[in-house]
Amino acid sequence: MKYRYLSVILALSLVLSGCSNENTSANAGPADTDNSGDTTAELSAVALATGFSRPVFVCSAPGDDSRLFVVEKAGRIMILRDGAIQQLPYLDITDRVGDAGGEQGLLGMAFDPDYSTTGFFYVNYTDNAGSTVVARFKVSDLPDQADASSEELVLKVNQPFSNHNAGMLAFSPVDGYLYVGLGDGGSGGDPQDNAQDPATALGKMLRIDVGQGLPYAVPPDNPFRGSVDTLDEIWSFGLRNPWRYSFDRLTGDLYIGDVGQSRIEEVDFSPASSKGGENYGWRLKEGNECFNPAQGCESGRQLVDPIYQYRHSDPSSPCSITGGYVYRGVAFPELVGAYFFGDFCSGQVWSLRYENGTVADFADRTGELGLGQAAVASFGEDNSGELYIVDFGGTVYKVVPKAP
Ligand SMILES: [Ca+2]
Repeated sequence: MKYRYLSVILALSLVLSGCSNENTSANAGPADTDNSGDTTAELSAVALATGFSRPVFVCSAPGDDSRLFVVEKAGRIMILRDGAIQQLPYLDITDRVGDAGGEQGLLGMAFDPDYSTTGFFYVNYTDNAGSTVVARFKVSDLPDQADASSEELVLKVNQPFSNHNAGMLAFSPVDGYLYVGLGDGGSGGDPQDNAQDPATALGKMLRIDVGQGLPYAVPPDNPFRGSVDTLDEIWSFGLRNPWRYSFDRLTGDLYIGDVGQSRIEEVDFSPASSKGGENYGWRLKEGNECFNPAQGCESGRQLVDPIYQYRHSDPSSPCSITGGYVYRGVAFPELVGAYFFGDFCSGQVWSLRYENGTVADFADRTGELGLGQAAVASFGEDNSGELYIVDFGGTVYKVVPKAP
């Protein structure tokens, strides 16, 4: 039911993390060795601007620290500069975005890592037929205005139900490929068993190469490339609704916030060294518990359990995870390497470290951030690795040190 009600709300709220995966470290390296206690950092959230219409994502363009780009669900990308929302949208594609459903709309974007020279960026939206569309656009001669007529289709996936459209797009800082997460097609309980079906893109993480011409190429080392029964584009399996996921910009590790059904929200993980092919379990499992079938769900399969999960039965009534980012900024040296994430329904924000296969330094950041009743639709990061939080109610916050 969460998917039916809350997820509708969530879907509205869910979509991205940093859209410019600016590469601070061209090669995957060892995890940051900072290991000082996280709990001493004092965070607060300052509202940069309010008045956005159902914002679902924020990011910066590679090499450009003067602007933030805020994605609005109805189909606009707005520019935030010096605390002011610019009057003209960077992009307005409300004519082709279908956003009637709570989880439908313009849901995510990612700048081409070479945006400063190519002017390309990618968006993920549901069209007027409810299908998921990933498309490329180009900036116009005016830097604050994209060319809405420049759309080139990258891929389209039919959606059997209106919910669970995921919406995130992210380039890996290690391999440079575009990762496209897709939900299981919607309804509840994955009635079509899509997430475990190797013949559909639904419920998968896709990995495609958009750098060699459109629509895309399949990377030569995709794990199922050439397989008879599995789509070449599939990188990993068994996702329910990976609304927000991100790469650690330093290490290239992948963190996926996968929205659960009725009981459990989860953070899934794969290291930068992964060759792909992970099966994260849905609908066989919800979190680390059998879902369908209720018993013996793992027989004969190798499933990858979440690195962290939490339950809807928590007193704060969380119900939809919003994946965030591994912090790589400079404002909080103690928190470098910590992964931030939150919950759309409860407004909670947490951080943890995942090192050597173990979660450490888990901390509830909700109180110190003081976001009140914020609906945490997304996190975002800028070129410096500083962290942002998007409240679906219309405000974009920056996480800053607490004033003394
Ligand atoms: Ca799972």
